[in-house]
Amino acid sequence: MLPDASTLAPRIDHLLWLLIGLSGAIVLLVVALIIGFSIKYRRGSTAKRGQLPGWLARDVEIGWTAAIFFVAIFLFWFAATTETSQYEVPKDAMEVHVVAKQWMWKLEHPNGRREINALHIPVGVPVRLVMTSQDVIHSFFVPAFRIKQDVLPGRYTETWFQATRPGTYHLLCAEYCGTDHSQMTGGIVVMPRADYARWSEGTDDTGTLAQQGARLFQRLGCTGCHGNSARVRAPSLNGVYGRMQPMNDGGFRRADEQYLHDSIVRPQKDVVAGYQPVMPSYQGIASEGDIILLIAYLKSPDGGDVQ
Ligand code: HEC
Ligand SMILES: [Cu+2]
Repeated sequence: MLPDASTLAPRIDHLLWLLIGLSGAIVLLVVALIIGFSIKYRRGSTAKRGQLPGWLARDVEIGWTAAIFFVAIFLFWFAATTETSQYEVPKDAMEVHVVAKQWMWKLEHPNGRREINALHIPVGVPVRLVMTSQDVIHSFFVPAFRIKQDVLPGRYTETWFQATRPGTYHLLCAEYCGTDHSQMTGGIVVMPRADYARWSEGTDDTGTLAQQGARLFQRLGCTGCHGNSARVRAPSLNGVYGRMQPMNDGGFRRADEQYLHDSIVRPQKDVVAGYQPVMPSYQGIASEGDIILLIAYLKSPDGGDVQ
């Protein structure tokens, strides 16, 4: 059996065992009836043959149809609530960024700590993964946590987990992505909280993701238009994250990570109401890693509040 090491794992396992149990019971029932009837109605037996009374045939038909209907509804409810719980990320979740590429996993902690093919996290803390790919489609698969989420180029996908047991668990790529797909593996290291605190203090001096993003914001010239003293008319980016933004096509967009990402690489896609589409695309200038830093900066309280 697989180890189960997240809050989701026992729920998925219950679902699996329930499905196996129910299907097994149905198979047994059907096989038993087949064998029973073949013996009872074998050639030459004296069993009574002919029509069932009409009411009996009808009641049996209604009965088994209704029973299967309710079993199916129950299974749907059970499976759907388990699945949809993956979309409700706890508010206090710790955020980790994942960039997949042929053939490795790059992981970034909010404090700026970077890892390759390894992710250290504390036990008992919900972790939200915000993931994208630098090249082709990959899939982030941690069997012990029962999570598997595709990682797509140009898009952010997310998933979350809460580890329940310290230990090291396999991280695999579950989407065939080229020659060394099978080598695209890593480990999730779940640590007791005190150990994790000690581990994460060993940060290098490049600063948090938001601090690195602030420097990039200057270096890429974003301040030339978005700075407080810029002469070009561009919206202030302070506090933009999470807001509903009016667009010049009359609609609204929630400024989530995907929106901020697309604003940087495809600024013409959604133009903020009241502004000219003059922002250049940073496609190819800012890497996926850079964009993660810029977004971390824009999400921080003083993000975008510069000269
Ligand atoms: C040439 C001026 C210019 C530069 C340079 C520029 N922007 Fe913009 N940006 C704009 C304008 C104008 C808008 C509003 C129109 C639009 O949405 O395209 C905008 C919109 C945005 C938005 C959407 C804002 C909102 O309120 O919804 C984001 C996010 C953004 N820019 C980020 C950046 C980042 C990050 C950089 C640097 C990598 C940058 N911009 C560089 C002019 C610029
Ligand atoms: Cu892959």
